[in-house]
Amino acid sequence: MRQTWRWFGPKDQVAIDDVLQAGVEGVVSALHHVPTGTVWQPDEIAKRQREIAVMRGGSPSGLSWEIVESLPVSEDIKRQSGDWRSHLDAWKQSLRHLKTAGIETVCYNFMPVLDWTRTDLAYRLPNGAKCMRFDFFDFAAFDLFILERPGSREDFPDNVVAEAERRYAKMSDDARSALRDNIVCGLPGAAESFSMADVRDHLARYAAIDEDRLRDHMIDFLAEVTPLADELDMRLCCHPDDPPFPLLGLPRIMSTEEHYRKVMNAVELRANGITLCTGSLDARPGNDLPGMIERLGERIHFLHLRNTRRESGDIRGSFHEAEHLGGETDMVAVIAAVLREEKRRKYIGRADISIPFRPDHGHEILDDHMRGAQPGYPAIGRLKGLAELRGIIAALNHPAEVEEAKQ
Ligand code: DNO
Repeated sequence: MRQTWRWFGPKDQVAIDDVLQAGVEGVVSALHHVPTGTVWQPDEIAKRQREIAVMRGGSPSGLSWEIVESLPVSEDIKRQSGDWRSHLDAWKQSLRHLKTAGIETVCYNFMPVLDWTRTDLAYRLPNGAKCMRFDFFDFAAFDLFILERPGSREDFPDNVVAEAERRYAKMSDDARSALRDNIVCGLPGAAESFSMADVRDHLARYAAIDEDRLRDHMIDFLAEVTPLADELDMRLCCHPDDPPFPLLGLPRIMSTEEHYRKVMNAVELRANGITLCTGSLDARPGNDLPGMIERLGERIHFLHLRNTRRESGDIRGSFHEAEHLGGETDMVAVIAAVLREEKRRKYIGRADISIPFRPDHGHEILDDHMRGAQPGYPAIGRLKGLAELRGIIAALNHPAEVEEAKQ
């Protein structure tokens, strides 16, 4: 398992020097400033590579940009409207440029309108650590009373509407604005940030797009880009929906094993792959992560390892981000399944034996409270997660353990 770390570029408060001291082997990054739908040009890619390759004082970091997260897929491509053909060409051209620069793994997602979504970016836990949280009732309050989405009332059961109404009535203006901003102003890495009018406009344009149609559009997209990725010996990997259930009346099509299977089977090329994000998928009861790794493992090109604590048993419900070894995901079982997949790859002679992972998100702890890093991406909280994950890997790879597993 290859240890990587997400870096948002020079504005990231966690510098490349810190990343190096965290002991990772590679960097995950993206050109967040390039508008969605346009080509990532070679000079921009090279610039980011240079930024990753040096430490503050100018000495080499020895690190390089190994994974793109994300190459955004435009709303036009998702809807097959407007400029989608030219956006598709731009996406393909970006792949060619990335390959020329030596970057072969590209993560993306196919969530309509919103990328990952939380209602609280700094939820205080009893020990003083802060984490991110999705509160279903607060989200309903946003949908019903801030966005005032037509049809939202029918989307929620009566008890949720009643609780959302009660909460909304008690919220100050500041709390209402904060909730709105948390949801639509673009969390780190999200391609877009929206005004309420933009959101309403986008939603209206999805009116005729149901789950099947969105999936067809995704398959059309993959039918275009995957053969090129395959030819270039690159790996595309789709991140799951986060949270893994429909929001704002929009379809979500990458939330379960069944969803992944449909899309993976539709384009039978290894380059059509998966970013397995444990924290996203485990926010939904019924997702069997070790089983998914067992069954879909040959297509997993990238792993996001983090944990989620569900606060209800419902498919659509509240959750918060747990410590890496806390929460719903059995991280030991997940890592054991990944190591088994790596063994299989070795056995059949695949070149990409070591699957890259990053410690995804982290609690804000200790000096993180002062650093002002991107929400969800603190230095120490992630390092703690990485250290814990590393411990599991080392233990499961220990000769005594491996011997015992054989018996
Ligand atoms: C959040 C991230 C996501 C992810 C994209 C991938 O922390 O995991 O924003 O980068 O969904 O396309």
